[in-house]
Amino acid sequence: MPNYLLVEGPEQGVQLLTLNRPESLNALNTEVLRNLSEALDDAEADPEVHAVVITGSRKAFAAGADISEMAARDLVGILEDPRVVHWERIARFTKPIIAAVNGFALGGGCELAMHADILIAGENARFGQPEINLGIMPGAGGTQRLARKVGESLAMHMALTGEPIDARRALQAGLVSEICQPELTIEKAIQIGRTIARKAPIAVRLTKESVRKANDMNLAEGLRFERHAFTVLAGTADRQEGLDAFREKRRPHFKGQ
Ligand code: DAK
Repeated sequence: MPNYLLVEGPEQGVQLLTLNRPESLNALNTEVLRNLSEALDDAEADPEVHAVVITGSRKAFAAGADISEMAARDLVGILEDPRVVHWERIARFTKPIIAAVNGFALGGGCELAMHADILIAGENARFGQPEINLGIMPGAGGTQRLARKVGESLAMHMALTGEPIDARRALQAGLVSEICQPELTIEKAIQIGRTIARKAPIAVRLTKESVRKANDMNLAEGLRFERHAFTVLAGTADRQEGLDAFREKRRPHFKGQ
């Protein structure tokens, strides 16, 4: 089976996953998504991995679902689409994902970037949901996550016209947290991953889960979840270590316990 993913690390707690299907601008066929979801299975199980960076090439993060593969599927084929399982795997990954996006992040590529917890974009990045040009619509969060991230008006604009936005617009809209020169994007994402890797793992996990609840729950439910998660942390050795280290004016040594 072809392998369309380069896996590097973990180094200082960060695993780097690079989409590697340059001949089709990293179009996400089933195999690419399988490679990605299997790599995330491994990263989830590996205690040395504390954050994952997903990136593509300088020209394309990913130009969307593989259009040829999609064209070969009829209604039943779409209904039984094996890719759905892989998308769900990415969505339920419990460790932080940082996307380092250069070039095209279109359709499923934009949706993959939006599965990340933190999004760093090169100045050459283009985010778009062009499915409407193909007579279809987004199918992996391009109406739901996008609307939650950039607001309804811009999400409508992007999904109904198919027109992409550039990195600067994506920053203004809150889709990405930072932009930088394309050659620095991956390094920047790795640095962020390393910073996270030095924190207490259980606190990181619960923080990610809690921030994500902001999209799934109303404020009262979300605040209740946050309070429960905060309380759970009181039972961890790392909390004690963090508080002790502050008072003893030293760096904490977290153990994930
Ligand atoms: N699929 C397959 N091949 C692609 C591709 C794609 N999405 N995008 C590019 N390629 C291929 C091109 O066909 C070309 O191959 P050759 O002709 O050389 O063999 C090669 O990559 C280089 O592309 P171009 O020659 O077109 O390069 P340009 O620089 O001129 O243009 C471009 C770059 C990104 C503007 C252009 O390639 C383009 O418009 N690509 C299509 C973008 C697009 O429409 N993406 C949305 C696809 S639909 C779901 C989950 C997800 C989805 C749906 C359901 N479920 C779980 C239910 C997602 C759907 C989509 O993403």
